[in-house]
Amino acid sequence: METRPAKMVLKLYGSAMSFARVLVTILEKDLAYEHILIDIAKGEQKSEAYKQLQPFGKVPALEDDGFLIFESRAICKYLARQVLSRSFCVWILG
Ligand SMILES: N[C@@H](CCC(=O)N[C@@H](CS)C(=O)NCC(=O)O)C(=O)O
Repeated sequence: METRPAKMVLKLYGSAMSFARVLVTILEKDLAYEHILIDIAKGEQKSEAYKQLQPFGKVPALEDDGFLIFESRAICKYLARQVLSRSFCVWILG
């Protein structure tokens, strides 16, 4: 049985002026992440490819191992709960 939690592989979509709140949470939790630039000045958030991830064409959005979430406050809450539950697994399972 795997006793260690899976490493979080986060993909953060957006640009600097759009994801400050989420980035602060990621840095505060010391999580590994990959930034995928979605340049709103170029309208990239309205591309069909991006709207497969975020149907309203807004940034930021986050992908965690195939799980997609948007709305910055919801993303922060999701990250806080993920880190808490994964820390709990390490504590319980060693
Ligand atoms: N309530 C959303 C707001 C999302 C939002 O409006 N993002 C802006 C950038 S800060 C955006 O995508 N603007 C481009 C557009 O509306 O086309 C959140 O907190 O994530």
